[in-house]
Amino acid sequence: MSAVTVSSEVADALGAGRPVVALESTIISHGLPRPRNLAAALEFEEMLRERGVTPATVAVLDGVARVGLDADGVRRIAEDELAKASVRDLPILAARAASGATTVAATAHLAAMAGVRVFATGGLGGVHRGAAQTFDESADLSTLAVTPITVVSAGVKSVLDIAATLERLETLSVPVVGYRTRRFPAFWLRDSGHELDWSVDSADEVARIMAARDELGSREGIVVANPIPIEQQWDPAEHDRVLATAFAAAAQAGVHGKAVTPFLLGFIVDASEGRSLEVNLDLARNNVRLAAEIATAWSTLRR
Ligand code: PSU
Ligand code: MN
Repeated sequence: MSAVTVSSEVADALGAGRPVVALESTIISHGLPRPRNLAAALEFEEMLRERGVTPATVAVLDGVARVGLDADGVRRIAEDELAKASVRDLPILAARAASGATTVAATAHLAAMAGVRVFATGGLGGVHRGAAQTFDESADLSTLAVTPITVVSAGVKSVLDIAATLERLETLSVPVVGYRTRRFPAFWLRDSGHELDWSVDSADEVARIMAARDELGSREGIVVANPIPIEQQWDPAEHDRVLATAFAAAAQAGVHGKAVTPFLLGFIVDASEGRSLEVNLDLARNNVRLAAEIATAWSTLRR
């Protein structure tokens, strides 16, 4: 059996030049609690379909990397105990006929291979705090440096070292544009305090940047930083308080490596009594909507 399969729905849309948006599965398997995660996975797909965009949710199921899932596949990424799979895990899962939920890196890699050019997620992985000692930097960054896809995210979580993450994106030559803002967002919060060089005003402008990227022979993807609307953001004071307890708990529990992000996310949802979860869902929906507009503008431009 082939190691990669593109669903017929996604293949048809791509073949006809219709808009397609990739969605990741780690956010569903490891980033959101059950049973809200299944509802979210279905809602994101439905939001795209309503806008005339074909969803391409990505996951590895029984050794096959799938770009575009059927209903049972979506159920499995929400309900099964799946490994968290980054790019380096893909060949191992394939050879063992195992399953995994794909991170931003693995989703970007597989979706781009299939020809999908736009991807909506919640937050990107990045440079962890203390990375100067631990070297803990998400493969999301190095993968975006070599993967032709435009990722719409609400920036990176304040659990990461945001300044260092932006420096790494600069070094890796990944363009970062704020959507109607010059401030890089911090996931649950609109503003991380970090300035961006560029702001774009419309989905059309992003599509034109993508076209120019191709003409210029760039290898890199593009990061579109889309802040959550101010009225939906998390209360900054509560955010700061909950984060401080989350870091203390992670240190106490001794978690490290790829377990750190899921641990912090789970802890923060509990400690905020679900408030962070509502904000997380709102920002993800906001990203899905913008990604749909960008994919539509891209498909129009290509005609
Ligand atoms: N950030 C979030 N929610 C998530 C993740 C990141 O706000 O669910 C997930 C994404 O799948 C991302 C991955 O690609 O965590 C990064 O993990 P790591 O730092 O281990 O590369
Ligand atoms: Mn890591």
